[in-house]
Amino acid sequence: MNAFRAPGLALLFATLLASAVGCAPAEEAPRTLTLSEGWIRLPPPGQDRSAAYLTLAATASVTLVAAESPLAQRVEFHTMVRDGDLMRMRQLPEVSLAPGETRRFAPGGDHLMLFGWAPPAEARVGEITLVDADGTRYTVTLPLRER
Ligand SMILES: [Cu+2]
Repeated sequence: MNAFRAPGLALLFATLLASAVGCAPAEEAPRTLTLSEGWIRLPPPGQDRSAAYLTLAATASVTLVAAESPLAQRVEFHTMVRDGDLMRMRQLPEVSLAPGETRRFAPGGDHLMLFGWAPPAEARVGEITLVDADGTRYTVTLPLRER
């Protein structure tokens, strides 16, 4: 009797496992962009501009066309370009990543520029939302730090 039962249970278990794996993509939409390792600069008192930094990792093509934050009135993608002896900020109209590409926004290079800095009182974290050309919104909550 055990000889009949054991294969039956094994088959049942295998079927359950297969259906659980099969269900996974439907339950959780595939993420094409992961936002990590980020922080938002806490500007000195009176300063109404700030910047946010993070790492973007794409599993599919992504073209980011807008950025938003409840901490600021306007958010722009910026990069740094050399102008003689100076490094100047320049706005990027969009940020594109190829499948598998990782792009780091860090001090001295690409960054998210926050204009009209107006965080809620005592805020220690803030949301940054990046908007794909297809309308997908990617939101991450980042800590506020001085550096
Ligand atoms: Cu900037």
